[in-house]
Amino acid sequence: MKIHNQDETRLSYIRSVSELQETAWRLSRQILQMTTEAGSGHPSSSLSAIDILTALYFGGILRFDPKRPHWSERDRFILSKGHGAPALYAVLAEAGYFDPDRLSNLRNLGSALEGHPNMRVLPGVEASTGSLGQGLSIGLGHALAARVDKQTYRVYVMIGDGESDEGQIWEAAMGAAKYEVDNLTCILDYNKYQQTGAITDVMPSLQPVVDKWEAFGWDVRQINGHNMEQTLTALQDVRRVNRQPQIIVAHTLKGRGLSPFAEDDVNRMHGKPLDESELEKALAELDEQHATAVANNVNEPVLTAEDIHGEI
Ligand SMILES: Cc1ncc(C[n+]2csc(CCOP(=O)(O)OP(=O)(O)O)c2C)c(N)n1
Repeated sequence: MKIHNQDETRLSYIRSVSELQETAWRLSRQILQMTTEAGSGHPSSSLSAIDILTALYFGGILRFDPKRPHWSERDRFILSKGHGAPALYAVLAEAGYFDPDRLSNLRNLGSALEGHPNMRVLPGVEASTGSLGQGLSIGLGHALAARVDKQTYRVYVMIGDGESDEGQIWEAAMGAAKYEVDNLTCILDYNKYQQTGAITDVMPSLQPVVDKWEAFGWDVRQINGHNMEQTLTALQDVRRVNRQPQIIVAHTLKGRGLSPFAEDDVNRMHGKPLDESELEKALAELDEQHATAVANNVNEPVLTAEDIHGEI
């Protein structure tokens, strides 16, 4: 469902939780299919983020108008972990920025659907990302610009846990806290894996991540990033925080619990699309996940204690 808010200029989508789950399931299928078809890309990194992006774009949170991608009052979303581009492209196509048929052009030579988002060629992309660590600083710039321009838009930035190894993330964290930037929300896609392994091996000192962000002066809350109700509630609640930037630490699964990704326990198949038989298996599991969710009225997949490292 598409709705216009009262003043007819503030367009956003408001879908029910079950509609959002259905949307996330469809977009997850597209992520798997487009990356297999392209023969490259990052499906597991995209799948960990897709429920959150679905809530953001279609749960009545983000204010945007696909017909006016440069509308000055729009909210901004920046995918700082730019390699998760297939998730962003699926959401932008669903939102009406371009024809979903174009998803099959992912990573083709000359296609606007590049391996990493390019704001110069694809409407709806707010920042060209892919070189990790930069998106939060760009988002902070937008958030401060809103203050200068006396605009009410909000800025949302998604970062990765491996990406949090970048020092620039923490420079932005300090700057946002110093300037009490309360129209900036960061979402950490906390899937516990990065390119070459688990964060507990590659950079264990990221933890305890919640304490770190609190120490940097941010409002911090944790969610299961595959649970639509929790995600929506967090995205609604952060809007009420004053004089503090906010971060939502979203516990997620790299590959969204689908077995072809989990079978590679070193990095959950970072940057590797599924082959045809793995794709078939993953799609069947995804359909099963969704059917279970519909039948039991619960969100799937459910996270285990191991998945959240006892941090909730
Ligand atoms: C500055 C920079 N260094 C290295 C890379 C290569 N790289 C691409 S993805 C990735 C891992 C990112 O891990 P994480 O942020 O946890 O993302 P996810 O696990 O969700 O894929 C790395 C190191 C990069 N894109 N940019």
